Amino acid sequence: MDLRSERPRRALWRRLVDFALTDVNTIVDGGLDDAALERLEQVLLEADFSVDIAMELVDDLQRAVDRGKVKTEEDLRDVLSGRIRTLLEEGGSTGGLASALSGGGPPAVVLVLGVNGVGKTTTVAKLAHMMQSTGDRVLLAAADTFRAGAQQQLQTWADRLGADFVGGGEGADPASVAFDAIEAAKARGADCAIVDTAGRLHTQTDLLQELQKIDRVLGRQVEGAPHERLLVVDATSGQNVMNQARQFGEALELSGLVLAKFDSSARAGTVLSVVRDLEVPVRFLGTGEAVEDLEPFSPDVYVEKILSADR
Ligand SMILES: Nc1nc2c(ncn2[C@@H]2O[C@H](COP(=O)(O)OP(=O)(O)O)[C@@H](O)[C@H]2O)c(=O)[nH]1
Ligand SMILES: [Mg+2]
Repeated sequence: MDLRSERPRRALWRRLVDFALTDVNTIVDGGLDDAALERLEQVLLEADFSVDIAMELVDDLQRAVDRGKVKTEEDLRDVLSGRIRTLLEEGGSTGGLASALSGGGPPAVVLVLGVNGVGKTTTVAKLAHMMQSTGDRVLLAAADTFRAGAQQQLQTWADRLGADFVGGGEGADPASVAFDAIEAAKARGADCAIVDTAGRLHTQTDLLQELQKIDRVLGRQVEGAPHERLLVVDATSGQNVMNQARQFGEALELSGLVLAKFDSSARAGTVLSVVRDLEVPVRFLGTGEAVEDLEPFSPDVYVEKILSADR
């Protein structure tokens, strides 16, 4: 049965309980049997946990069961959440922006990357809003000159937020837009420049090369820039997240992930693979379409969200 197509947004915890523990007495009667553990593993796979990680989680559970430590649903949740939290903590996933980005001196530069439609431009606006709320002056740079409408979309956000804006018109050279933006940020005394980029060009190679060029330009203008290279991924796109993180990560050294559209997905597992196998920490969760809908990532909160009974 394909649980995903049946109930794509169904909470992971409910699926674990309903599908894996079909017999309400499974736990009370002295532990999970092999069949229940197999069903648990299946549900984890359906939620995009990798085979390796799903097996580890189930092995953990098996050991806890053997020691008589899993008597209730709560026990089950504790074992799973403890292990998931450990995996995330080992991956160094703590939320927020690098502390180096706090005020004074030349502008901090944040480069926002990702394929089309994942939520980059929205994330740029959310980050700007977050920084403004601590008093920072923020400039938004529209280095997505490929897609019609991309400039206007970011400009609209800038106007709404009262942030500075530098764009270049459709077809302009994105690296020159980035250059102009940093010059403007310096001239106006902005604390931070956030650079939005294209998610698609004629080919993926073109795109990655262009992003590398933007990155080099930023590095020449401000020491250590970009101070953050955030890859935005769409929480609903499952295993593709892994491919995207790998591809972008080969082109540029990513400082973290933003998991957008977390509000519309119960497929929580991929993040663990990215954190563990690619060693890219998760920094933020996007939890809606409004500027306020950005949460610094924390393993505790993440585990709480994915294993909560009512999500
Ligand atoms: N529900 C939800 N929608 C989001 C989130 N982030 C972005 N979106 C929506 O996703 C769509 C694409 O976003 P956009 O920022 O234009 O993506 P881009 O192509 O990567 O720049 C828009 O309709 C956004 O409102 C989020 O965290 N949750
Ligand atoms: Mg965009």
